[in-house]
Amino acid sequence: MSRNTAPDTLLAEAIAGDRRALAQIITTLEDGRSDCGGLVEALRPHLSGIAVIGFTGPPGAGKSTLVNALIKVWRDAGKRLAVIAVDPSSPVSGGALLGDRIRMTAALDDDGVFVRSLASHGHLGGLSPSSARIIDAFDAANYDLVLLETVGTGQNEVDIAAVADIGVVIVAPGLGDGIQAMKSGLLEIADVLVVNKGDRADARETAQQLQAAISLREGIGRAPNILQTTATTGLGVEALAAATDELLATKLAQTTAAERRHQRGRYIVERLAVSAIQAALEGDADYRSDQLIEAVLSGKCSAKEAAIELLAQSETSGSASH
Ligand SMILES: Nc1nc2c(ncn2[C@@H]2O[C@H](COP(=O)(O)OP(=O)(O)OP(=O)(O)O)[C@@H](O)[C@H]2O)c(=O)[nH]1
Ligand SMILES: [Mg+2]
Repeated sequence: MSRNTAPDTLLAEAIAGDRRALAQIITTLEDGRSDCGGLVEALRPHLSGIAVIGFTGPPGAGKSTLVNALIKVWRDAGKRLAVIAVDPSSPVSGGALLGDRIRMTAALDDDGVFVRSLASHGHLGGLSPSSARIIDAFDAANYDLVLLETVGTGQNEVDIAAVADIGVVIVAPGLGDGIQAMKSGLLEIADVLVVNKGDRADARETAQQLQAAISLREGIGRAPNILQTTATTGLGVEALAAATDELLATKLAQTTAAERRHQRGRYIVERLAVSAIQAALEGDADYRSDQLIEAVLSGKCSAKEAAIELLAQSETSGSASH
């Protein structure tokens, strides 16, 4: 596959099932340039409103194992699935990603499953802003569902909520995970809350604690379903797939494909603005950020003007092109 293949040709190959062409499209989109050599435009006529399910939760809760188990259920139902696993950039998590790859090998021989790891970009961690465009690529290449896995650590939950149509939050039994989930705001983005590792003795207790915590918060938002699974044996996985299917059907009936896509586009812009300004403030010498801060403090310009100036500077430096 040549780097110079015309976008329409490349896309036609991906639509015909050429996985290498699709991989190349995703790599190009990941670069984050404005039109990605015509690729963004080429995708547009082929979009039909793919659905995105986000999976997040504390490290080691069993997200990848559960996603893998769900893949089997949805493949049996005839769905074509794209999996985006966000590669946490910290060295500590490097091993976990390797683990993801190993656990997902079952899917590698199946033409109806495409697994892609994305590096987390930018200064806030979490999803690459280009993930919204990559979702378009999966849509054009006739996948039915995107399963998006990220580790839930603050910013990532916000990302998942912006990009996914529904959010599945996965915790493992034990007070630690449950409390972490409540504190970190994971519950806020959960349409479904899963207590995985149901084979552990304390699973039921954790589910009850979460249920109690949720009922205390009634009125704040709609309460998520709480389900229990054992990803390693498949117990509860079909029920989770059914619950997710139902929620997704409701969401798809309430929103148009254009609205859902717009929401993802909004994420690209918002995320880039925040990370560009943050990058500027983190002290790149080119940005003049110190002078701008002093200018705000001494009343020479408003904070808003300083922020706009920082954005303009980051544009010329090109450091925020992802
Ligand atoms: N006992 C038990 N172990 C499980 C279950 N599900 C997953 N595990 C194990 O928990 C460990 C972590 O599973 P992963 O699927 O990698 O968890 P993860 O949430 O994707 O982890 P990160 O991506 O690193 O955050 C692995 O050793 C799994 O085999 C389960 O239902 N029961
Ligand atoms: Mg994982």
